[in-house]
Amino acid sequence: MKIAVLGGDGFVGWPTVLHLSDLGHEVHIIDNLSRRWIDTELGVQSLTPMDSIQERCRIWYELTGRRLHFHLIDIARDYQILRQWLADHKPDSIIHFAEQRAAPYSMKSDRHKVYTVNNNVNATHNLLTAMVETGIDAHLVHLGTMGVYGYSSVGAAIPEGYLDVEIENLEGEKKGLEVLYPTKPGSVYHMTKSMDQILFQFYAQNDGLRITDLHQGIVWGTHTEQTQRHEQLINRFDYDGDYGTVLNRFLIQAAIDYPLTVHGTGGQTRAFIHIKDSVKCIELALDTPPAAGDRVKIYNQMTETHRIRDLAKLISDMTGAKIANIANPRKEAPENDLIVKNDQFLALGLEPTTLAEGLLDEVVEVAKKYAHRVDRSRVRALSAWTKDIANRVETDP
Ligand code: NAD
Ligand code: USQ
Repeated sequence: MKIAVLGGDGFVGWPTVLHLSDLGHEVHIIDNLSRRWIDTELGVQSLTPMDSIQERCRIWYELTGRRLHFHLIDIARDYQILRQWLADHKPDSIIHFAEQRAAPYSMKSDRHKVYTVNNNVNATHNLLTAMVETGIDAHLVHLGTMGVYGYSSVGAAIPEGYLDVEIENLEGEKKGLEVLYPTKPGSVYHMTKSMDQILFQFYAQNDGLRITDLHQGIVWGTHTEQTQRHEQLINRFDYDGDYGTVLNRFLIQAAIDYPLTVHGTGGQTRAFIHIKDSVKCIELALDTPPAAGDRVKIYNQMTETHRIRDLAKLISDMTGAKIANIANPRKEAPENDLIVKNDQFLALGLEPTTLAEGLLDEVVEVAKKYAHRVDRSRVRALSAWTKDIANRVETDP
């Protein structure tokens, strides 16, 4: 297949590009490199030393003889260029990673909120309308998030996208209705992903676009089989307070002898998936597209759920790191349960990498190896969800 990977320079995008190229597909990376600019804005860098996208592509070609094609396009701002690119290249599949994906970054200031909404909503809508306008028959696979649902539990499993409800009509008869599972986003970033869902629903129903939306949990880990083939193919690893996700942050905190920053009591339960499984799930989703006219196909792309304080304890027991319960900069439930259905990927043959298998490798191979590159002053998460919380976070010792 000819596959366009939008956001192919990012943390999940890059290993996906290599995996698909390794399978023999013709892969085109479209990226505006905004993530690299945001590193510059924040004064941080990936824990792992990342080469330019052009250099990464060159190394892959030298190793495998397979070409990766890079196109510098801002899909949120350069609508005409995106449309022309799709008309010229007519990809069979499009994978859409190209959004601002950090919840803390999206809550830093009004400017960051505006940027995140403009970037993410325009990126998705531009892509959908360009697909209709050019008439290409590509399968669109989007990376969504488990976080669109919020984390208030009623003790029932979160289904894969849809919920059957019963409502009473004016005649008093009970009628069945299938609805998108209700969203309750907990950040501006998660809100944009909830908006994406409505855009997908509209374009699938109105124009027959074939769309798969992967509601992914928190991705942890760094390496995949392909990124390990050469030092210069290494994946990015974010550890800072805005982009670092919780488990990867705990790993690097343990490696630099920094107390594990548990927000509040750490009673938050979240869904997780290893980067290798994330890449595999995308391959499985590409292989099983919906038909034109089908509803959007939604998968829960996660393999395990864990409570944050249990993760901290696990890493502390493994490494001897101290745990610090700090004032939570976010507005979120202090404790929640989370049960998630992920039957579809298991049925397609996914064999999950568990924390128990992968964690020690990450500590030794990545966190300890690159610990010298960490700027300790950028580890603390300071982006507060409200002005009231900001006062509390700043006064926290
Ligand atoms: P990332 O920030 O590392 O990568 C996103 C890439 O998209 C970057 O290379 C960036 O430059 C590019 N991009 C952003 N806006 C663009 C635009 N307007 N035009 C062109 N390129 C643009 O993020 P990631 O961690 O790789 O996540 C990829 C996707 O998966 C995101 O949509 C995210 O919401 C979703 N996701 C990630 C996680 C996770 O834990 N990392 C979990 C669930 C879902
Ligand atoms: N947390 C801590 N300590 C930290 C960092 C985070 O206790 O040092 C807590 C947070 O308060 C939160 C939980 O850990 O309760 C998860 O935070 P996170 O930063 O790991 O994840 P999140 O902000 O939800 O976002 C990440 C990705 C995002 C993706 C989402 C999947 O950045 O792109 O959509 O995970 S999900 O969480 O399922 O929505």
